[in-house]
Amino acid sequence: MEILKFLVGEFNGKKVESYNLRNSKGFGINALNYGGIITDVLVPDKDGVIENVVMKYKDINSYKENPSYYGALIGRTSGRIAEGKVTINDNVLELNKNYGVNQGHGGAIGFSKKFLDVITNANEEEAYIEFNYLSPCGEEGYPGNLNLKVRYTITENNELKLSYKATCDENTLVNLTNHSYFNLSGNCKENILSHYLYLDSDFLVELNENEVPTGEIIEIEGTPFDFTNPKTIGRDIEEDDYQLKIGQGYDHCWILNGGNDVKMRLYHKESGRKMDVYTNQNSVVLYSLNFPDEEILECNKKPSRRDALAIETQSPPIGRDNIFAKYSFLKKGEEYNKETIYKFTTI
Ligand code: FUC
Repeated sequence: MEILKFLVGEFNGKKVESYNLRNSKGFGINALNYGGIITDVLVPDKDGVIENVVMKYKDINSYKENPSYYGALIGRTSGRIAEGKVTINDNVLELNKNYGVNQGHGGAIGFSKKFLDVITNANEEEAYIEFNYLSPCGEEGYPGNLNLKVRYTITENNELKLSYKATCDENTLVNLTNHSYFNLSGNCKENILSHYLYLDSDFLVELNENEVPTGEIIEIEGTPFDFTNPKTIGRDIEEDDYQLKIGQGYDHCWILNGGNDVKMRLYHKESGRKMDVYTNQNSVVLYSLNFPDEEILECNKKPSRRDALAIETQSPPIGRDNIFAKYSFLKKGEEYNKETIYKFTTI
């Protein structure tokens, strides 16, 4: 295993460094000390050709604002909190609003825009980069000093493990995820509509017209959101469905079925790349890049709708009226501990 560090830029006078982790087969990731951003996940296809399977900006400076959160660590919470209001210990918190009238993805300066302390380690079996950060009491309106420890690990079996740990000196809210957008064709050669998806989920979190969870859970058997039998992402994405119209595609939270089996499988027949996802999170947000930004990609084009699929394993977003706040609640002194594993093979 090998870890190399490169100076790749400077944001607000602070050095942006890229940590490049590789196993003996050339599989690996590149990740930044800024926002825990994963810029590259390098995966072989059926012919052994190694290409990047996540969306990547061409200019490192595009990651400073990162309008689509490419590859970023999201926190303290993920998704929308209606009007930025949530109640803890009978106190109504007024969190910073950055998604219109709501809070989204941890606020205006969430973890995706923080410089994180980094340690790395490599041996014959694995290599990891670990991000540590102390989120001070009151940051983006959240109570308590939160100690964060996030680790990205690669293995000789072409696995990427994302593990998240956090403790706080007060009752607070934590719901972390990574916001990488996957496209297994490699270097964004084509969009994701011909990718096949399997998802072990029978229920969907209903969204209102502002994409905020209402608290209702929808049975999805036989609907465009049903991926319990593998189908292409493009098969039903344009169906006449109220929830699809709200997101202008997939931008929803699926409740995952329990157990330790594979929760999700994404594969691309032409390249032969397959990605199995395992997680102890109880839900996943899938976002089919319905609102692409204007930043130039590594492949020298602007992103288009459906160019990639963001896979955000997490608890359900808190939504309105504290509807799912209990799943993000972290009691003082207890440990938040979640892990998601992406295992890459070929079909
Ligand atoms: C909002 C979210 C999506 C995604 C995008 C960057 O549209 O609803 O899930 O995180 O922002």
